[in-house]
This record gives sequence, C-alpha cells and structure tokens, in this order.
Amino acid sequence: MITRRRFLERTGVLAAGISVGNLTTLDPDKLSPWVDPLPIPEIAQPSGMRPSPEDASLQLPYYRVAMRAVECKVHRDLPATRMWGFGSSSPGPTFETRSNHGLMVEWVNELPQRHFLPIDHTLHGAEASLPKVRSVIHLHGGKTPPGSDGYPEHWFVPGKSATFHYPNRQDAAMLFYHDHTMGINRLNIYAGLQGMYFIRDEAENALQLPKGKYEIPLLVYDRFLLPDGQLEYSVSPKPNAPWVPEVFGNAILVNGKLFPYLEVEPRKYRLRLMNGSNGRFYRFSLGKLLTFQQVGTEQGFLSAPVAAQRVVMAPGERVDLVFDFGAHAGENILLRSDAFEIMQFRVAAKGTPDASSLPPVLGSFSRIPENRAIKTRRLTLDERMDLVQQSMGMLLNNTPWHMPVTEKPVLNTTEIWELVNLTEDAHPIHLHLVRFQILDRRPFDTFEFQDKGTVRFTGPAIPPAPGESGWKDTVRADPGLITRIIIPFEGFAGRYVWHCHILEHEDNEMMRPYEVVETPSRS
Ligand SMILES: [Cu+2]
Repeated sequence: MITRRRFLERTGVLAAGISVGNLTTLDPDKLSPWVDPLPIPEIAQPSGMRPSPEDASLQLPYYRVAMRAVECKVHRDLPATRMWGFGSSSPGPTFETRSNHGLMVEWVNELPQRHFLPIDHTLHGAEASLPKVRSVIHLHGGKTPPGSDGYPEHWFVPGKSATFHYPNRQDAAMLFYHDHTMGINRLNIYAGLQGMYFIRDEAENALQLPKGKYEIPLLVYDRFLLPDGQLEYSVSPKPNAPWVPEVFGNAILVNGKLFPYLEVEPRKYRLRLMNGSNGRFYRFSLGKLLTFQQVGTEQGFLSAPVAAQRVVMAPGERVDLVFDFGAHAGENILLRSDAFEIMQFRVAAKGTPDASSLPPVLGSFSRIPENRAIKTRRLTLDERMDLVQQSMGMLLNNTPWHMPVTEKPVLNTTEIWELVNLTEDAHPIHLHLVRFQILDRRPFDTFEFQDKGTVRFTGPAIPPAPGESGWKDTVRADPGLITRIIIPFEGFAGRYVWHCHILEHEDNEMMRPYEVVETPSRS
C-alpha cells in the first residue's frame, strides 16, 4: 500500500507536505469561504463544419479554440489571477459530444511570447535553445489517431495552430484535454491549460441518471497563490535548475474557484470528479462521511454502484458519483479531502420531483480473462538519487525518453503490463490511446529485485478496490507493489506515450514513447 508518510504528504495532512519554502504565499484560511458560486465552464460551440480526415464526404463539427492569457477571479476578495486558458477561461470550455460522432478542433496558440513560470532548461526537451512558450494539446482518455494525440515533441509556438481529429469511437466517459508539451507540461497546466470533455451514448441515456443541471462537473486542482492573487510555483534552491520533484499547493480550486458553493435541490445529483492537480492526491468525502454511490471510473460505468464514504483520487483519475441530497434539505454539506474543506453544497428546503434513478445494474462491463494476453511486460518505476539522496527524477524501466522505443504491442492484441514500483512514491501511470483493467497489486521484496532482478512476493495479491474495478486509463502504482494491468491495444497503430501523471515526474523523464504496430516485430 502507499506508505503512511507518503500518503499523508500527498493528501497534505502533514505541514511539511504543503511547505513551499516561501513564507510569502497566501494562507487561504484567512479568506472567507463559500462566498463565490461554483462556476460551470461554458459548453464549447463549433464554428462550422470540415471534411473528416478519414472520409472527405463526411462533414464533422469544427471547433477553433485559442489558448490565451486570461484574468481569472479565483475568490471574491482577491485581485484577478493571471492564468493561461482557452478562449476566455481556465478551465477552458467543456466539450459535449456523442460516441461515434467525430469532431475536429483547431488548437490555436495565442499565448504571450514570455512564460511566467520557472522553466528548467536542464530538463530534456526544455533546453534554453528552444522557444520558451510552446504548446500541444492531448485529449486524456481519448481513443485518438496518433497524428491528433498531441505527441509531446509536436509542440507549436504562438501564432501557430494544429488541427486535431477526435473520432470519439468509445463509450460514454469524462475525458479532459490539457497541455502535453515536452519539458514544460507541468508549468503549462499549472498556468491553466486544461478543460473537460464529455462523451455521451445510448447506454448512458438508458440509465436515467441525474442529468442537465443535476450533473455537476468538478475539476479539482491545487495551487499556491501570492497575497496579490498571482500564481506561485515551487522552485529548488538551484537557480539554474529550478525543477522540484513535487508541488502540493494549499489553495484548492474547483472549476477555477477557491472555496466555491453550489446551491442544490434535495434530490439526487451526479458529480463528475476529476483530479487535475500536478501532484496532489485527494481522499474526498462529503459532510460527516455521508455515503455516496460510485457509478463509474475514467472510461465508463462500473457493473453496479459501489457505496462508499471516501474516494481516493490520484492526478489524472476521474470518478463518477451519485449522491442523494434528499435527506439533507436545508443543510450545508462540505466536500472535503482529509483536513481540506474544498466546497460547500447548500441544499434548498424544497425541490422539484426527482425523476432520475440509480439502477442496481449499470452496464455490461466484464473482466478480461488473463489468458487473453499474448504477452507480459515487466516494467520498472525507478528513482534516481544524487549523492546526498536528493531525487534527480524518476524513470520508466530505467530508460530516458530519448532512447529507442522498446514497447511495441501489436494492434488488436492484449497484453499484461507489470508495473514494478522500486520508488518510495505512488505513481499514477497513464497510457495514451487505450483503456485497461487492473488485475491486482502484490507486495514483493524490492531489495532482492534490485540485487538479483528476481521477483519474490512477500504477500498475497490484492485485487483492485470495488471502485477501481472498471475500465481505467490511469492506475495508481503503489510503492513496494507490482501492479498488473491488462490492456487491449485497439483503435489505431502508431506512436503514443505512457507516463506518470505526477506532472513534475512526467516532465523529468518519467515518460516513454510506445508504438502500436500492425504486425509483430522483435520487441
Ligand atoms: Cu511519478
């Protein structure tokens, strides 16, 4: 499991875990909570139609979305915060689309010529010779053709754009789009370059879950703010190498607001939670550990609702919850993560009749039998230490980004990947293009593995928690465990990436290319 100290640091219970070393940052607890309504990002609107890159006789909705510097009020009593957003907001507008309805987005870089966060030019892909302001957008969770996936090296500078095709041939799910630029991804996302993207389908409609104004997207992320409201990002003591291994801000924003409130009716709501933080893990709860129902994971519905009082979310993970405020008319209920109070639900005394339902069976999800895998890959998660045991960054399979591609799964085959975590951290591992299922996590002797390369298990395999037992695209690989996932490689052949979704790790070599190939090769 996650070691206690690491987990508490991640969720920010320990004071040490939220220190930025800069005493001038704002203490959010000095602000009045629950004075700003929760913003719901506007829905992105197409500006025309374009021929599909797959079939020119087919016209697809075409969206043009510009990345720009924006001014955002994160709290009533703070001056506007300079961020980078899409259109006029951060988070950007939310996409609403349907399964099998493709669309095109022209992502336009209209950002300023100067970056306002500390670039570390010693990182691979962020050298001083490169333009400071670069961007490329990835749709997280999208089954996207390789040319539209936002490969980290395919960035473009202010004044340029890239038009991507999203076929949306996948089940209903909450995806999100965000920057993925080599070497500065953590800074571009911290600046605000992310937004939500919903795919809908008939199976979802048939469930009659709460919808419309009763379905609430909640994109949660932590930041450090200065007393004048501006963003602060942690730096190392080395001026020429400011990269830090992790950032845990003490101001937790929901859809861009600090301490927002939402007026709700006493009835069922569907809450679509997304952890958009650089490094913070959350352990969310409602009120005094009220029971909610988890209905989905990143890539679709669980087979049946899972009742829970808490849900742990690593960066990049999403959960789909249903909560019934029906028994709480007139109350105020807080969304918390351990010691953090994040937002307030104000339940009205009366509401309109609730026609939504929470069916006991949600879908036709079935587990993939292990014997369907034609190949098992053992892949390590590694930490490099300097002479004084300071982290120099993490690696996947001890291999830096620029080395030749080593993982080449064959299109339309299934593989098992064993993530052997040799570090002291929990890492949320994300694969582009695919969805997968967690098989199990099992403790092993890390010293023997590092010494002799052999796996000696020290305990039984732990099955995934009920709330993880669905289609995933991001999985927590905990320290001291081998986490096994089973992955059907479907959709497209071509070059993709897999990486840790702690953005500071990802930017410093904890990312590798992989390639889906049409026919088997030697690797
Ligand atoms: Cu990591």
